[in-house]
Order: sequence, then structure tokens, then C-alpha cells
Amino acid sequence: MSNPTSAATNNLEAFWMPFTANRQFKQAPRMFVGAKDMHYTTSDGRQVLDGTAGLWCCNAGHSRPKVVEAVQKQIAELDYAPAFQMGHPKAFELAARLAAMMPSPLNHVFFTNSGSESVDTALKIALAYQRSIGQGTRTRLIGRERGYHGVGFGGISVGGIVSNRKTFGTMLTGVDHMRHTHDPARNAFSRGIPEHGAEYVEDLIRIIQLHDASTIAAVIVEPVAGSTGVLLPPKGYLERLRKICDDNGILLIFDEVITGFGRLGAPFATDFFGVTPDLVTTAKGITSGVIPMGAVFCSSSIYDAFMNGPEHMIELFHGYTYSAHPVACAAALGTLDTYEEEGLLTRASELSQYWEDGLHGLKDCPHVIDIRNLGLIGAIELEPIAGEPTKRAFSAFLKAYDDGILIRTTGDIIALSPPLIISKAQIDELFDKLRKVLHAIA
Ligand code: PXG
Repeated sequence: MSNPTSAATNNLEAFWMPFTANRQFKQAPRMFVGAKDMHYTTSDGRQVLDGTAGLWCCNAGHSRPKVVEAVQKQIAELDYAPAFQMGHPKAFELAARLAAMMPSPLNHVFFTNSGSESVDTALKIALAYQRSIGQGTRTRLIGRERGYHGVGFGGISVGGIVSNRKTFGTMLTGVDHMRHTHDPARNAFSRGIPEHGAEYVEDLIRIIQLHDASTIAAVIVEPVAGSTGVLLPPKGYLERLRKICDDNGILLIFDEVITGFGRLGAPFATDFFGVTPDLVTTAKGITSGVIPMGAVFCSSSIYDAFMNGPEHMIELFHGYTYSAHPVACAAALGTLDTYEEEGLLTRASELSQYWEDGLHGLKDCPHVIDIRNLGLIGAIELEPIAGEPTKRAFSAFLKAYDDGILIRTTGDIIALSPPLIISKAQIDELFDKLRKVLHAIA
């Protein structure tokens, strides 16, 4: 009989892989066994340039010394502390540090373990807040077509990606969606923020007129929609969205799971666009992807609305066993130190012009029908193969991996979001290799 350990190692069947073509993968596995700075090491010993910061999360790059050390030290010192009715100092230190990074009304932080949990948390806080201020009829949640807010039932309910919703029943009731902002006829190949389409936000007025503002608790949007293939807010859109929400007593939630922690060249999209929402959901870059963690920022007026009633009573019946996990807090603190010391939260603003020029240099490649960019985000939309949607981009992904670059695809869109430590030479390498890939695929 063969050695049971190696048999287990070689058996790829047991692991049902998330958001993966399992059968395709298991025929030709792509395995990473190491990572350092801008590169992954594959099981066959190759170096792969990380064009996606893992899954939009490793903003400080891989295996950074401050983060590694912080995690190692924390596990040996305090491995776990109960999250309910007990605390540990790093949770408070981290929350205070994060709150100080946000515009002033966003002074409080609720910890979760992922973007999906942050979204559920923000939606629940919004509903509970409206009730606590005597607005209990406000139970509707408004999302947007093509939005991605993770995979919990709350997130897929307000989300607008059809394949993430259609097989999962009726989800939350009382949810409506604004239309998305994609307008290739007018905006294709825009550099940065597109000119046209601010009027799409008026859809919210239509929804308010249909349901009445008194039934609507909150609107949630990604300031820049990532997962759906990078859709940027048209000029003036987010400002107008803030105004409509204000005028109608509706809370505005920014889902900054992707845009948070430096992706646009400012610490948060909130800073980048100069629009302050009532709640902000984050995850990913908070620990540079090293340990699962999320955080929901909320305004003082929301927090204060809960801080009444008898003092021995729990104010919000919500939380996770691993909220503010000590090892995650340590990882986040080490990550924030790294961001600060290396100026990473604004580095994308220094690189964005170079990035934009390189990316738009791919305009003449075969199949390219649109290119979009902001900060250190890029998207290249390909003409789908007739009758075989997603296949062209997936072939590009496979070829890119063989050629030593990691890219992401969604539908027929290639998305790029490298660690914020990328050098200009590595940006050149990424686009040079991508050019060859686009010329090589059918
Ligand atoms: N909100 C937004 C805006 C996200 O982008 C989530 C919530 C959910 O986060 P968790 O941690 O629960 O996965 C996300 C996650 C991709 C990709 O390639 C994007 C995400 C996750 C995995 C892949 O576009 N976004």
C-alpha cells in the first residue's frame, strides 16, 4: 500500500474549491508554495509576478517582516481572547488607530473576519440604527446592479452579480437595486474617472418614489466596483448619491473591501472622492491578507444612538467568536506600520499615471474593447468568443500563469490590482507579458 500521507497529499478530490472550476483545476493544478514581496513561487519552482495582490488583499506585498514578526510574537503571547464581554489591548489600539485614519465622523470600528461579514454587519447596524431612532419602518436595503458585497445572504441580496444570486432562492426580501454605471458607448477607454453617467444615480430617486423614503434604511455601493470587472463612478455620481441619501434620511454605506487601504492612492475611497458615508465596510488590506479580518467603520451618531438604556445591557446583539482576534489585530498593526513606514497608502497616487499609460498602451492588442483604470486598479475588457462567454479571458489567465504573471478574470474582463510595492520595472514586465498573452490567445 502507498504511504497514506502522500496519498492524502496527492488527493485533490476532497477540497471543494471556492469560486473555482474544480474539474478543470484538478486536471492541471496550479499550486503556490511560497510568496515573498511581489512574487509567488509555484510548486514547480517558478516565480510568478503578483498582478492582483492575491485576491486584492496583499497590499503590502508578501511575507513582509514586520507583519510576520507581529503574528509570530502574538501567537506565542496571547493566542486567543474571548471577544464577548472581554477585551485585549491590541483590539483597542487597532480600533483607535483605524478610526484616526478615517474622516472624523467615522470614529468607531466593529471587527469582523471577512468582507462578507463586514457587509452583513453594516446592513444589520443600519437596520438596528433606524429602529433605535424611531425610524423602524425603514427596513429596505438598496444595492446596485453588478455590485459585489461578498457571499453571505445579506451581501448577495444587495449584490447584483447574477451568477452569484440566481441559484440561491429569494434571499432577503425588501431589497431593490439601482442600475449600474457601465456605459461603454460613451465611456470606453476613459482614463480614470469617466465623464458620462452621473445621471444614473437618479435611479435612486425613482426607487424612493416607488417605495417612499420612510421604508428605506440604507444604500450600499462599492465606490469603485471591483469584482464585476472594475466599474468606475462617473464624475459627480458619488457626491450626488450622498446628497440624495442625506435629503431622504437614508444611510449611505461604502463597501471599501477592495478600495480600502491604499488601492486608489489615498487611504480610503472616502478620502479619494471626498465623500463621507455613514458606514464603511473593509477587510482584505487591513491585514494585507495575512490573517482573515474585516472592520466596519461607523459614524459617532450611529454609535451614540445605541449607547443608551441600562448600562449592564448589551447594546448590539451581533458579533463573531473571532471579532478582534488577537493574531489578526497583531497582523493589522504590523501591516499599518508597514504601510506608514513605506508610504504605501498614497504610493498608488505616485504610480497611477505610469500605470495608466502602460495599461492603455494595450489598447491596440487583439480582442480589447475597453480599458479602465484608477489608482493601482486596471481592467481590460475583451470581446467574448461568440457563444462561449468567459472562455477568452480564462485562456488569457491560464497563459499568463504559464508566462509568469498572476492576473484575475471575471467574465471576459481581466482585472489587475498589484501590491502597492510594485516597481515601475515590474509594471513594465506585467504589461509586456500581458501584451504577449493577448497576442497569443485565440
Ligand atoms: N465586498 C467587496 C466590495 C468585495 O470586493 C467582499 C465584499 C467580500 O469579502 P470576503 O472577504 O468575504 O471575500 C469583496 C470580496 C475578485 C475577488 O477577484 C473579489 C473579492 C473576493 C475574491 C475575489 O474580484 N471581493
